[in-house]
Amino acid sequence: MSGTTTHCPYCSLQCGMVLTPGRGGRTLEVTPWEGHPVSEGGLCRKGWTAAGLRGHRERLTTPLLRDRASGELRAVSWDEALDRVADGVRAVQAAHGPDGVAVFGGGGLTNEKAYQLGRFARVALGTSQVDYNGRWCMSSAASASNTAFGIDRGLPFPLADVERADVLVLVGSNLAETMPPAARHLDRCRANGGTVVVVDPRRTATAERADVHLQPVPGTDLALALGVLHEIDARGAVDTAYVAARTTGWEQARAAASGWWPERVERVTGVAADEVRALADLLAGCSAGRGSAVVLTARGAEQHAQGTATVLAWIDVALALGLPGRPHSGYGCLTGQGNGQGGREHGQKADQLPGYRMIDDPAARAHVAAVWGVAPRSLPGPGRSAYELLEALGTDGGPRALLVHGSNVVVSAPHATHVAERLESLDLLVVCDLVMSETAALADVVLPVTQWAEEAGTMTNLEGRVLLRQRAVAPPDGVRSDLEVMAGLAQRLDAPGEWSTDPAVVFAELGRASAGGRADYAGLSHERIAASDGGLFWPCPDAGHPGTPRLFGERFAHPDGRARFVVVEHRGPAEPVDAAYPVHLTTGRVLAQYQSGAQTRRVRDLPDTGPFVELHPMLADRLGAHDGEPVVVTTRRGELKAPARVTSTIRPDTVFVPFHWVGANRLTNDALDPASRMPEFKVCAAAVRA
Ligand SMILES: Nc1nc2c(c(=O)[nH]1)N[C@H]1C(S)=C(S)[C@@H](COP(=O)(O)OP(=O)(O)OC[C@H]3O[C@@H](n4cnc5c(=O)[nH]c(N)nc54)[C@H](O)[C@@H]3O)O[C@H]1N2
Ligand SMILES: Nc1nc2c(c(=O)[nH]1)N[C@H]1C(S)=C(S)[C@@H](COP(=O)(O)OP(=O)(O)OC[C@H]3O[C@@H](n4cnc5c(=O)[nH]c(N)nc54)[C@H](O)[C@@H]3O)O[C@H]1N2
Ligand code: SF4
Ligand SMILES: [Mo]
Repeated sequence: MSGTTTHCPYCSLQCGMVLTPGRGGRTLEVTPWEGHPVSEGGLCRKGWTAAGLRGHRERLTTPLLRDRASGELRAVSWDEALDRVADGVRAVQAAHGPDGVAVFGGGGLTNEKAYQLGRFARVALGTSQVDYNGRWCMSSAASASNTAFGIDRGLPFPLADVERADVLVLVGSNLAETMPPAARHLDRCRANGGTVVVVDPRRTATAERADVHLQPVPGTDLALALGVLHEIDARGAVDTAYVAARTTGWEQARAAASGWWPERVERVTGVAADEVRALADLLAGCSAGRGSAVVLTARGAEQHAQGTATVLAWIDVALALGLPGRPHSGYGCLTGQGNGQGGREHGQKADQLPGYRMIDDPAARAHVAAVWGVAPRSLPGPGRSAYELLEALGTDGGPRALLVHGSNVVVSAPHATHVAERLESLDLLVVCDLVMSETAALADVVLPVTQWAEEAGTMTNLEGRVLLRQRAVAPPDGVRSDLEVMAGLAQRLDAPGEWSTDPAVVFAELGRASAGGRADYAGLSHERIAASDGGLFWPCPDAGHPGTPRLFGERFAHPDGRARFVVVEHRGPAEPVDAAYPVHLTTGRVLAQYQSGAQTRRVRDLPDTGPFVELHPMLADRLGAHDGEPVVVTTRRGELKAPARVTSTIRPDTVFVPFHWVGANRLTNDALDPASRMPEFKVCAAAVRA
């Protein structure tokens, strides 16, 4: 194979690709990596066009500093920019203490960068105030998995295992648009005789590929899961031997579900009682190893103020059937960002240290401090979660300076107008990015960084498979990697220890820091991953260990080896619809755009439609709205005017707006899940007018 093998810069499927530089390295040809174990030679449109930012005229290639007099950003040298950041950091620290400076990371960063960012925050800045955009991604599934299983790895089995499931239930995933090459697993599952069920308020491209589509009111999946559990129990289909041998808490969970008969579920969810019974029948047939079944959740089920409880309710269903740990069976979360999994394991999260260790655990602090060559007591404690951090910026007792690596919060945070106000109130905002994102445009200092093809690093995909990103081309002149930015600042701030800019060296240190932790990478190295057949699964505690594709076969990760049933209660959305705001608003993605759109809106070959409002013909009739003509969506937080897309694929009581453009998040609710601190992106009350 000529060219360099690597993986896509975007989503957590991490499709394999081969990059071949053209004329003098200015252009870059993307071809699929044939025979890659995850993507099998597949790529979606975003992957095919990923090189569109190479040599793009909007690519940042020089540091920029906001001129105090004119208020404009002007080009400066790296030394001047980094000096300014270090001076600003010291000034804020002197006036407000170490927690006056905050750091915001991203799930798109490599493991090396995510690890180094957590270390940089704790050791170079001494701040507890570090968190990242993964809080808005799969944190509810993470907190549920930790509670139920004692460990959080998105999928505890390779994705291809679902092809052999007799029943595959997708709750709130539109994988045909969000991970298109993975949709082949649904087709193969059906071809093998399996039944695919999709739960989504919209009849999506994914629902079109399923056998069964349940279309609940947004924010009611928890009630649906309780109803299914109740019906499985009523059929006597609970795997009592498994429940007795491998779990605790069943009787309490059973009692909590007992009030959820199908007609009550129908009243709350809008899913017909017979459809609830039919799903219970399907799943009951797979109980106790009589068949195989997989339940997968994604953001539709998770991005709610009750997201953790909702995932726990589906895990209760899976445990009652005896699925986790059985072949081609279990519960899994489809993570989202390229390194959504690894990004949450190595310390950029407010409550964590590398290896998925908890920052308030004395043994964890001692281990990591030893690797970092600092005293355990010098490490700060837990900080604020992502949204709480942004909300505290510039307030009394909140941070006065913020360094952003890999997130465009002005577009992607809930209640985004409020977040922009908080950013503008800072003494110092530093943004590292490839392009002038909406967030970078507010910064005092903008630092231009390398992108995926220009650097090496590892990414951990949705299966917990650690993959290697190899450097295919040299970065443009004037651009540095995030590791180089951190090293330059650490040196200026007199931080103790070595601050390597070599990803392989940083990864080796990450391995030592993670050793013995839940996400143990100690046995992995760049060389070993390069020599493997498309990556290795963690935990991988030593160099002779083959990695762990499947978890839970023998035991769960709690000290007693048992999984936990958890009692959950349906409360519904934080902001219910009412007379003034009678419509449910939900938000999400379209195939051709990625996240805040900072990257994909600039790729010429991807359609940049701007936001739109998907609504049902019955609602459109009532409002006098017409396809293609503007409608106005209002919530208690803001307003968006965008063209209507009239379609019968959505519930008549619900509208959908994609969040890839400024707008959707002016509307969304910042109510947070109490355990995961996930904002309720997926439902709030709205009014719509033509
Ligand atoms: N094209 C594209 N692909 C992506 C991304 C992207 O931005 N663009 N981002 C990546 C990332 S970071 C992530 S996290 C994943 C997300 O992947 P998904 O979770 O598949 O994507 P979403 O569109 O956010 O939400 C999925 C579905 O949830 C439905 N939904 C809304 N409310 C509810 C509800 O209350 N209950 C249920 N059951 N469903 C509901 C929506 O109608 C939507 O179809 O995608 C990854 N892949
Ligand atoms: N309404 C609504 N809002 C949502 C969601 C939703 O479903 N609905 N989904 C949420 C979810 S799941 C997610 S994951 C978030 C994502 O939202 P964001 O955190 O805004 O994600 P991106 O748009 O990927 O932003 C990444 C930024 O980092 C830059 N970048 C890329 N690579 C690097 C790098 O290596 N280093 C540095 N320094 N910068 C880099 C990119 O150019 C881009 O500006 O949005 C959340 N917001
Ligand atoms: S599915 Fe995800 S990883 Fe694969 S090409 Fe598309 S964006 Fe890239
Ligand atoms: Mo995400």
